[in-house]
Amino acid sequence: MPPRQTSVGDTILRGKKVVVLTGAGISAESGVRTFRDNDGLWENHRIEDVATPESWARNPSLVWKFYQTRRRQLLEVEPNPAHMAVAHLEGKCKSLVLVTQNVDDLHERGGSSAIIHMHGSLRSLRCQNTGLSEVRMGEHDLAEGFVLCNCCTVATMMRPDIVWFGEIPLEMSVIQKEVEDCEVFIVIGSSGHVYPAAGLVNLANSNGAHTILVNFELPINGRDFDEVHIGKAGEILPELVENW
Ligand code: BV8
Repeated sequence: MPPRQTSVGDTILRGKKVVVLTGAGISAESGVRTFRDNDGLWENHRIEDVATPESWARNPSLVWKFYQTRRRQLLEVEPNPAHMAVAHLEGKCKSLVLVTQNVDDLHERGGSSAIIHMHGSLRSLRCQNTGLSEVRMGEHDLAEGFVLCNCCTVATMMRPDIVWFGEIPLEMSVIQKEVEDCEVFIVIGSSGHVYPAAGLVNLANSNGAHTILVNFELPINGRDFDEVHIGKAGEILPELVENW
C-alpha cells in the first residue's frame, strides 16, 4: 500500500512526546555532502576504505585526510532553515529528543538542544589509549598532520570521534528507550540504508507511534511511515512545523 501523502498539518504535536531522527539530507542544503546521492561522499571513497576500523588500521593517512577535509568544511557551512525548524519544534511538543546520524554541528548551531550524535562528531577527536573524546577544532588541529591527545603522559595519536561501520552506535539504549516511549517519530533526510538507525521507524511503529518522513525522495524504507512529505527539508519543513 503506497504511503499516505497527507495534507500539511495532519499531526498536531502539541503535548506529545516526539523523537526526531535526522540524516545527511538535512544538511545537504547547507552544502554538506550526503553519502549516497549523486556526487555524494561515497562516490569518491569506498566505505571500506575510509569508514571502518580496518581502514584506519590499514591506511590511517587516507582516513585522516578524509576526515580532516570534512572537519575543515565545518568552518565553511551554516545551518539551513531545516535545522532552525527542528529547533523551533522543541517549543511545540511536550518533549523532543533529537537523534542525528550526522557528525556535523549544524543542529547545535541551528539552536537545537539535547542532541544525541549516534554516529559521533567531526568536532571532537578520540584518544586511542583512554577513549576520551575532546573537541579539537583549533588551527593546528585541522592541519594535515595527526593530532596528539592531551590526556596521556605520553601523548597518543588521536582518531576521528566517529562511529565507523562495524562499531556500535553511541547511546543506543537511550535511543531505543526514547523511541519505544514516543508518540510521534519524525525522520528527516535519511536514505534508510544504515542500521540500526534505519530500523528505528519499525520500533516506533511497534509501539503505536505516528511516524512521519520528510525526505527529498522516497527512501528504501519509505513504506514504513504513516505520513510522507517529499521535498527539500529546507523548503518544506518550516511550513510543516508551523502547522504542527
Ligand atoms: C552496527 C559515520 C552493531 C561515518 C556512519 C543490520 C543491523 C545492524 C547492523 C547492520 C545491519 N545490516 C548491516 C549492518 C552493518 C552496518 C550497516 O548498516 N551497513 C549498511 C551500509 C548496510 N551498520 C553498522 O556497522 C553500524 N554498527 O551495526 O553495530 C550493533 C548495532 C546495534 C547494537 C549492537 C551492535 C554502524 C553504522 C554507523 C556507520 N557510520 N557515519 C561518517 O559519517 O563518516 S553511517 C553514515 O550513513 C552517516 O552517518 C550517514 O548519516 C548515515 C546514513 O546515511 P544518511 O544519513 O541516510 O545519508 P544518505 O546520503 O544515505 O541519504 C541522504 C538522504 O537525504 C537521501 O534519501 C536523500 O534523498 C535525502 N536528501 C538529500 N537532500 C535532501 C534530502 N532530504 C531532504 N532535503 C534535502 N535537501
